[in-house]
Amino acid sequence: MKVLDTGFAREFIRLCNDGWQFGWHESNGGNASYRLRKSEANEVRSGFSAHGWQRLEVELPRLAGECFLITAAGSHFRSIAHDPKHSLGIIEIDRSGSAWRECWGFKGDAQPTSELLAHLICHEVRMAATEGKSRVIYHCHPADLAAMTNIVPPDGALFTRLLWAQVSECAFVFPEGVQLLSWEVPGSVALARKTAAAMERTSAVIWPHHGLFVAGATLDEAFGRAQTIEKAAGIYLKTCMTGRPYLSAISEEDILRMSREYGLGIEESGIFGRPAMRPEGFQQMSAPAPVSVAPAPVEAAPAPIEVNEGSEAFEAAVPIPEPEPAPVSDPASVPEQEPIPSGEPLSAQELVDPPLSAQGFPKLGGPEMTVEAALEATPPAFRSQPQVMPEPQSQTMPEPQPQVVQEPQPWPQPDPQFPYQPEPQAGLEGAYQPQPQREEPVYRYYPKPPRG
Ligand code: 2HA
Ligand code: ZN
Repeated sequence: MKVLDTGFAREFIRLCNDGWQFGWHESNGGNASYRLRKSEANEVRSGFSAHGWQRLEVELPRLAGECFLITAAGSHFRSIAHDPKHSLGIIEIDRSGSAWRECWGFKGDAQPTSELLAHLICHEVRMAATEGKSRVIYHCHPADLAAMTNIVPPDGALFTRLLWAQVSECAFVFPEGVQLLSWEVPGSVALARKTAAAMERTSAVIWPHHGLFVAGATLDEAFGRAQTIEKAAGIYLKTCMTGRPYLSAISEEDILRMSREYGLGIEESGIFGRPAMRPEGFQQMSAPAPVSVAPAPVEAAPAPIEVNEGSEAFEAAVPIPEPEPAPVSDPASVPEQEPIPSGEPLSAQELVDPPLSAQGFPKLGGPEMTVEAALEATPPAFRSQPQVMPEPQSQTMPEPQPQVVQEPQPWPQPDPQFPYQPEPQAGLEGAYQPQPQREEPVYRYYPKPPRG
């Protein structure tokens, strides 16, 4: 059977095309690989041609003898469906798991993705973590997730809890949470190793300011993970962008209820109940910055980041920079503002169900608390502006004004200086019309006649 006639190749190409349609693969960004079942490899093996073996930097014994359909380096996801033989190929791993060779596709001088090593090590790790079920690694560049890495402190546990708190689906789709790495050079051995280490604990690894690396047992599962994470990131960003107080989110208690009900195992994930970082980032995100009339008081200065013990992401975490002191203007001309409460580091619960409640903000959902009451009780510095709709100026409809009917205007007269003066042609009003007398065509704009 021909590779491109198989179900696995068709589904793989569909994933690539869907990722492109979602806007996750600008230029040649992203890559994907699928580990063929033995039966699938046997179906297409007659069409293989053997190339020379190439050494891997690592030994991957679980992958011995496995075949992978994988995107080519530099291939554009936009074009994979149109040109799969150049954009894709199949590679085979040798019997020791320490070398690979091309066996199909990669037409021209194409070769496997620059992230080949990351794919293969992650396949090895995920096979071990899932008793051999994991078959897909998918890397994409979704924008909302990248934006979220710009504004959330570099803590995988915190990142996970923020994503879970956005929509119920997240806890089901990635119950083991996400891991967040520090930035690394794309295609580097260091990035491959860090990603694989993170994949021992999760199927979803975030490369900050770059993209997402997910694993799945099926193409649907891997794509669904990427989509769910990106959707939650988008909801979080949209919430921040409203400038409204962040009044409600799925609480830790509710996530644990879901976990117990459906056996998701979140209780044992270690995501909850860990010491957390101070939420400077949240203060900026969830509320308009208060106008400060004087340099911040000493006790309001950011405390050092508390590093979660044992968290790899934290080794590379950089401290949040001290905010620039606000320009001191004439105190008499600026109204008094309540200072931001400095407080203690937030607890795990307070970080997910975020800081507004932790800083004395009311939470919605109590029997008597309405939205209006919640806003009323919100400290002024954190109220979004404006809180109230302006009163309409007038309750009465304006008197209709008589319509002034414009007299039809004549066509503009052709310019007598200009050598070519064509008659206006029906149907070509507003079109650009070439000037045939000139050697190089010159285009001249004919305005549309005014409509009467
Ligand atoms: O394939 O996305 O990370 C290009 C990339 C590298
Ligand atoms: Zn990438």
